[in-house]
Amino acid sequence: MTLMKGIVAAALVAVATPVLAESGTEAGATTENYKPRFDVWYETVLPGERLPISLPAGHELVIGNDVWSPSWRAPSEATTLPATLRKGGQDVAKVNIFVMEPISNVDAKGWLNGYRIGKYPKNPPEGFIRLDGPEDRQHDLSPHFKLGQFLCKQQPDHWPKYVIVSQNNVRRLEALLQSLNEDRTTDADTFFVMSGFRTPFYNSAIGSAKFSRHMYGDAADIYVDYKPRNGNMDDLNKDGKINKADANWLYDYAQKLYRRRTDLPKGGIGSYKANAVHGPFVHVDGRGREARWGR
Ligand SMILES: [Ca+2]
Ligand SMILES: [Ca+2]
Repeated sequence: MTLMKGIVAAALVAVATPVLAESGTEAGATTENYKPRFDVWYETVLPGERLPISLPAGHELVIGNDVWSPSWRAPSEATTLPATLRKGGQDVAKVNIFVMEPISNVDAKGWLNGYRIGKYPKNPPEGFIRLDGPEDRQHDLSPHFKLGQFLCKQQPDHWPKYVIVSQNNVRRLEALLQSLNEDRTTDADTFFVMSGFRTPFYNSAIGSAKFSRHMYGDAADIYVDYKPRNGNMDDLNKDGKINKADANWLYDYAQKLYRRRTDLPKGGIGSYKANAVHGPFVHVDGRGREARWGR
């Protein structure tokens, strides 16, 4: 799907009616008349749990070989179930349903099937999306973001890997990308995500903030890398140079956009200059209150 078609479709779907609770599995909260946020979307559920939704009249959710009903329960093992929301025989949305590996499977030393999670200093998540091999990186989260973009940089050759990506994180990134495209700043079809999820082990190893939102999949360090696609930030402020001013330009743009988008939870924005190992980038997160730095 082209970016603009995706955006138009996404905008149509995003005018939405209530959606599933962001955690996907919040006890007690059933989402009436479920609609995905975008025409490509995802949900998470723990093994053996129900999806707390009801479907609008005339819709069906086809999950693998099953048709969803209120008594549907996720399988007992972590896996990915591609699902299609249909109305009157037409596909309305593609939804990946990630059956998570529960955090209770992490052993006493902080390992999960050979992948080092570490220990959460507080508020451990309920589980992790599991990737069994490199091909699982291609699973779609939304029209312009894939699961593999958010992986922690540790243990590159080890599988399975585990990741958390919050729906609000993806919504923030989609909103920013869509707005930049509408404003003709870029034709980029995604952001380069320099850092998405970090396990507590990795977060601690790189000396990051103790309660970093990266550990909850609710933060992303990003830049626009489209013209040229060379692993570095593009010249967003069009001054012929690639430097901190381009990160600042994206920071200012994100700040204005997120102030308007009151439907997105408040969060942090930070601007960073290049160093020996990376170019300029911007951090965005959903910590629940405004935080600003680096500008
Ligand atoms: Ca570039
Ligand atoms: Ca520039």
